[in-house]
Amino acid sequence: MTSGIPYKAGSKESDTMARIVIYTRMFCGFCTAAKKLLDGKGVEFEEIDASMSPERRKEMAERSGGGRTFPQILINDQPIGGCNELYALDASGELDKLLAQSSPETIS
Ligand SMILES: N[C@@H](CCC(=O)N[C@@H](CS)C(=O)NCC(=O)O)C(=O)O
Repeated sequence: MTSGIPYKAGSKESDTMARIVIYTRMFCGFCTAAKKLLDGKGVEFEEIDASMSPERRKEMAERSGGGRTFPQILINDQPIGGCNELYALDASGELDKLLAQSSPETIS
């Protein structure tokens, strides 16, 4: 999903959903692989395509703690890194725990 506002405040679902943001650029295989994993988890995420935007790239670096490669992924505003880190978190079982943590913003 690429919607900027994926959650419905106050809904039962929103209380158990993490807020996921993924910065991507066009023609990025790592971005595709990361989104595929998230899709497989059945979670909603906000995709920010920074291909054509130096401002978005700057924002990505700031929010991710200096990450300059694509993708950069944040879960509840916590930078988790790129595609490899996402897959590693999944393999260790930590990703499911992070995804199960609701975002403070989504609780009404
Ligand atoms: N280890 C990184 C590798 C990511 C990577 O190399 N991404 C490429 C695009 S697919 C990239 O950002 N290249 C530099 C650029 O596009 O500015 C990850 O797992 O996300």
